[in-house]
Amino acid sequence: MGLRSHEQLVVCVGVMFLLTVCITAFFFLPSGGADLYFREENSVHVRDTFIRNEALRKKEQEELLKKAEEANPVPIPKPEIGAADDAEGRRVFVKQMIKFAWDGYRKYAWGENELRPNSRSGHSSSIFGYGKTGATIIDAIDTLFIVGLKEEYKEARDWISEFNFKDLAKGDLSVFETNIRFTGGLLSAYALTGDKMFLTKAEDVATLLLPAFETPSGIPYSLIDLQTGRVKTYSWASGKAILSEYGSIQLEFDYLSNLTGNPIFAQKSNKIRDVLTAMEKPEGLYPIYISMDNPPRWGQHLFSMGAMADSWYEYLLKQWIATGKTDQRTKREYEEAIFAMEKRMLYKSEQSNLWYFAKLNGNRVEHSFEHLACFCGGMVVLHAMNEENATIAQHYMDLGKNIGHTCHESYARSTTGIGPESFQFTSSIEAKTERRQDSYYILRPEVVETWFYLWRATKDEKYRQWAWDHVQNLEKYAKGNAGYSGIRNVYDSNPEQDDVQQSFLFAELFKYLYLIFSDDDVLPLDQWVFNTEAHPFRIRH
Ligand code: DMJ
Repeated sequence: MGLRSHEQLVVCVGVMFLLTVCITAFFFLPSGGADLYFREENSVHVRDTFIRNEALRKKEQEELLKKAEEANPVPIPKPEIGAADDAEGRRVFVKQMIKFAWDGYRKYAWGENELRPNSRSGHSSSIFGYGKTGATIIDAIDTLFIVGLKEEYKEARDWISEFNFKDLAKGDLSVFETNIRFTGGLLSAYALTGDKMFLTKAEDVATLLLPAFETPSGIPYSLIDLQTGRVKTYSWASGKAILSEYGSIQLEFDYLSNLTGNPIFAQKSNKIRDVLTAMEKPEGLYPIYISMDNPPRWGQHLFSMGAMADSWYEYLLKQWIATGKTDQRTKREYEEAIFAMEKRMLYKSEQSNLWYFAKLNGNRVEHSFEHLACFCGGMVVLHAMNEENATIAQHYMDLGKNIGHTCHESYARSTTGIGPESFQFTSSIEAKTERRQDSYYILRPEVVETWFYLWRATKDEKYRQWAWDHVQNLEKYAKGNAGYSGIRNVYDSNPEQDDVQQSFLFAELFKYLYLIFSDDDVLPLDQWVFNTEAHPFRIRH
């Protein structure tokens, strides 16, 4: 049915009036509030609450930052200092690298898991599923705070305060990676700032992972889909769980229970520990694979200090330290494990006398050492720093120095001065690789991590120099258009970049580089312990 002309006029004027009111109202909204305003029914009420909360939150945040600055002994350096010829200048340089990498992420990939610095777009690896869960923001926030990038910290904090993992996560997530990066990152942000919001978020994330622990033995599944609740192991792992993954839950879960008073997390991680304590270990060693039955059975006898094993050993040591050295069972199990590995897997190369842990497949020895395994130099040095028995301490200090040296050789013997993913010891090569598939570098931190502990323990300037060399090589080979990238071949003088800025660049590599050029009272090692993603937790005394 058609409208008469005067009716059409009335409708037209009405529509125009409504439009004018809406547009005017839009301009009066607080910035960032528009979304919320239009989404809610009682818009006026919501808008007022929003403004109030916003003001309150800003005030709380200012207070927290002020407190952090007072408590934080790091002088906030002036970004314009260019001359990087002393520790302070180098620290500032690292801070500028962090800012550059962060700005790229912020501009081109905000809310995505990672940045493709050359394509200038988002990136996500399979460990995060296929949702956009802002892994870089959560992995980076403690580093932003520590180095005093205040605006960047505030922005990250704002994003996290709205973060709802359950809604954002899609597909199969790695339980281990979610724990060390998300739960760990949020816990450290809380430990550093005292801001309760981070603790609540850490508990939310960890709670979402709990269904993965519902197995006969309590050893968790590797993957979880939060939308469907489906849990599973990796298709290539024949239904088995992986040592580094189920063995690297303890620091976060125990700390979380301790901070929240909710015992469920510690119960889950203690159960895993109890199961492992009860198991017979072949020659004292821990195989990489384990079944999930009750009681579980070991899989193939594969042993390594690197991938799929590494942080299990790290967490034994650090759990002892995190509990103020009260957890003696953990200390004993750590010592027994490392002793067994020294006996069966520690080698010195023939020509250059380089120390490394080989891999074992049954009785077959593979003379290969991974970039990942280089973390163990730092681990044994940390043990030495905490050990009362002077002979044992000296022994592990020497081992740590030797591993630190070997890993440096893997860097020094490449064309770029950056070490490969894995290197071999044969009659013709030492600390190098001839395998194309092992020649890449993805911004991994483990070598610098070991130099950081060695610097703290020895004050030998060479560790700072090695770290500085790495900074310069990163600038030369890994700097992309809008951030830093991995490189495909460390033996290529003009290496192709892989176009991925890993989230652990912020959590680990940048943090260790910054700390190596800082004074020891920035995160002193008698008060802080780092999780395997380099997120600092407070030691309980
Ligand atoms: C990090 O996510 C953690 O250090 C983990 O334990 C293994 N490796 C990566 C970085 O190389």
